[in-house]
Amino acid sequence: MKIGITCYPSYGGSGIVGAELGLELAKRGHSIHFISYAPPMRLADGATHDLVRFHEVKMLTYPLFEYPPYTLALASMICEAARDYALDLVHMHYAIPHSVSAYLAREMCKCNRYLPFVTTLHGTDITLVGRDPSYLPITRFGIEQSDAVTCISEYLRRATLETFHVSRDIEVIYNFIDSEFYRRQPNDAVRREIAPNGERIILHISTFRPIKRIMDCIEVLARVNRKNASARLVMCGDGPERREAEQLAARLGVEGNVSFVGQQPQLKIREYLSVADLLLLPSESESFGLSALEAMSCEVPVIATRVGGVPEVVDDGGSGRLFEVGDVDGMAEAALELLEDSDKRQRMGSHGRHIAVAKFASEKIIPQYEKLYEKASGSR
Ligand code: GMT
Repeated sequence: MKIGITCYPSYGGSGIVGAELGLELAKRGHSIHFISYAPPMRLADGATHDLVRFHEVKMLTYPLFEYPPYTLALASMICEAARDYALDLVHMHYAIPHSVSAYLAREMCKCNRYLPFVTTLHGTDITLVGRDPSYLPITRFGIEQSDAVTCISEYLRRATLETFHVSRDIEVIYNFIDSEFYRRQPNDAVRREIAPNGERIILHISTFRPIKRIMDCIEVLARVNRKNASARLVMCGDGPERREAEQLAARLGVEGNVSFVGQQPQLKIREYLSVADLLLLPSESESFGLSALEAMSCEVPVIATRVGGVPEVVDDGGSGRLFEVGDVDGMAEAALELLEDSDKRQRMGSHGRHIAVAKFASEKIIPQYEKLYEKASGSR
């Protein structure tokens, strides 16, 4: 099939899923057209394929526009790409504003042909931004108008139905992992570089937005090191809370045990995961928790909060431990227990790997999208 994909190109889960999906579909012989204001990060990191093409959405700026109308420019580009490359459908990741642009493009193309669009809901497009009165009616409209809608967890499906009172079908298609790529490949040199004094490694990966509660990572490390003094926290990613987290680390006297390594490409993330002793994900809200799945695929036990779709990914007591939001004491205790017990870490790690492969491997998930595309493209 010829498929257009729009996602946010910046770091963040929905952009990663959109980009990875395109690359996986290309491997299966589909022609993929990414349509956005910049190439998705995974492509910019060097991943590509002959069947993948990028269409840049350019926006004229004009003094009258305080904010350039991206929704409209995106609709124009979708329409153009659909016409020039005879796209069978377009797949929008994150409802706002993408599903509305796709709706406009479908209307614009109508006199020549019907251009179906699929919307995948990822999280805050429903639970935070989409439920705000300023966006709720238009988000509901985008969901209702989509030819097919998917959610990345059961939790998000329920949240969508409750928030928008829509009566349409919404299919859960879980996020997926390339379990061949995300496989533990320990490297002593990397471990020594990260933790030169043989410290145990606690890893956190996120966009450092307030919803990720990265201060809790610092609090957990401080509690662990008060008892054990030999853990290092690796903070992978970047975002608005970084500065405050650095300051908190200094206030708690653990700045020497925290490394802020910035945003990293996939290969580097796999390197970190391959030497990590555990992954910490203390989010306030998380519809899925892609970094937890990446960790499990690399046999890293996960300590996370029992929120949103996380319990659908992390088996509490099996592949990790789940706590209430803000329970830094509980998370620190569990971290200590795991850091001191390598057998338990290994047991949880291999159980996580088993779940990642059995439930979330791309070979299991991508065909679900292909089936959905077949259905959506035959819908008119
Ligand atoms: O919803 C967001 O905050 C944005 C989105 C992103 O682009 O990072 O994250 C969501 O989508 C990811 C991929 O499907 C999920 O792994 C995240 O759990 C989800 N974030 C939230 O629900 C907060």
